[in-house]
Amino acid sequence: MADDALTAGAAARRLGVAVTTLRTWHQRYGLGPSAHSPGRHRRYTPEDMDRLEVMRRLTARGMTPAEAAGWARRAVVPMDVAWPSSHGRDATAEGAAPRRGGGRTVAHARAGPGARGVARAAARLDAASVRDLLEANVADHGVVGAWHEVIVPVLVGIGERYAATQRFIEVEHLVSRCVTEVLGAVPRPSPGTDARILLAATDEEQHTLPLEALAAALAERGVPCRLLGARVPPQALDDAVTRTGPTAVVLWSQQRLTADPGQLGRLLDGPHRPLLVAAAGPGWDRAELPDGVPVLGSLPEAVAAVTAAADPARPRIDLRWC
Ligand code: B12
Repeated sequence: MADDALTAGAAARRLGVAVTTLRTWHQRYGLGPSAHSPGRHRRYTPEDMDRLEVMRRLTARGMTPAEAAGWARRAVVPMDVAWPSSHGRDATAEGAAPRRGGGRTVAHARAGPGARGVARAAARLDAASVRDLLEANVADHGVVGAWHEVIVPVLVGIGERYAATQRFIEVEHLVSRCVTEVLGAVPRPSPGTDARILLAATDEEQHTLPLEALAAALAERGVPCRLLGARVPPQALDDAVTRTGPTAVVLWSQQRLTADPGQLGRLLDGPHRPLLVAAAGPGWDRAELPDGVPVLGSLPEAVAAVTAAADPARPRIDLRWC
């Protein structure tokens, strides 16, 4: 039996529900413990806990237990049958015998249950479940929490899987689309609010999810921004700055190839120099950045820096350490 299998009491404590609730979910909806060794009570495996976590979250959000149980059962399949086989056959297909060992999963090794649930749904190309799980995560933990705990581990896992196999691009596209939809659905500040922050990806840069996370995290805090998205040519960025007069501009580059420090330099030298012109993303080489351009290294750091620059009346943070 897996060492990490839990007794009913321990499972209930971890989930924050009563043991009798667990018993009801087991008897009525089949969400019971699956690990068993002779002479001992059945125990809840990490996969059982993933299902129960989905059940807990959805019932807490007002879904009926029967409906939530349907999602919980669909959202999670055992870790070692989650990923399509290298021959293109989906090992999760009905009737396929579960393979032990050598499990294929897309989530990062350090990923928690939330990320593993999303990764499994993604591996099945089950967009509805990916969206639902992401939405629940954002509702429960906020954009920053969901980004770090769930979205980043899943994206990193996808990147590693792609690097190793040059395959599963369809999973990458599906997850990216779902992340975009869920982050885009976070309510924005009212239309009248003046947006003083401009977010853009560099020319030819197609990676935008971290900027989308930043826009959603700012929105949660009531801070509006303009997100120009992918592949913004230098002239278009200059024009946007001239036309909207932002106090903060964040330019994202995921790849070395797309990181052109000249695009930052133009903003500093232009007639409408923003208070903060920041570089963000692993593509930038700090040594090549123009003076006065900080690198924002994480989502919370970016939220703090642009929020301060958007409202000069607020105490400024010292960006020299960035
Ligand atoms: C999703 C994805 C895509 C999607 C993007 C969709 C979208 N709307 O953004 C699509 C399918 C479009 C795509 C395309 C490509 N991709 Co891609 N993609 C990814 C993937 C899986 C996630 C990208 C992401 O959002 N990362 C964000 C987080 C998860 O990662 P990170 O930036 O490293 O995070 C660090 C910091 O940035 C910081 N941080 C994290 N979040 C935030 C947020 C903010 C606001 C800040 C300031 C900081 C910050 O903390 C982290 C720890 O240091 C990565 C894998 C990966 N590990 O990133 C590959 C990856 C980036 N892609 C890669 C490649 C090669 C490509 C393509 C060239 C593929 C191709 N042959 O066409 C094209 C790019 C074309 C182009 N011209 O841009 C490579 C890049 C290799 C390299 N070093 O340059 C990667 C690493 C995959 C791999 N392992 O090979 N991709």
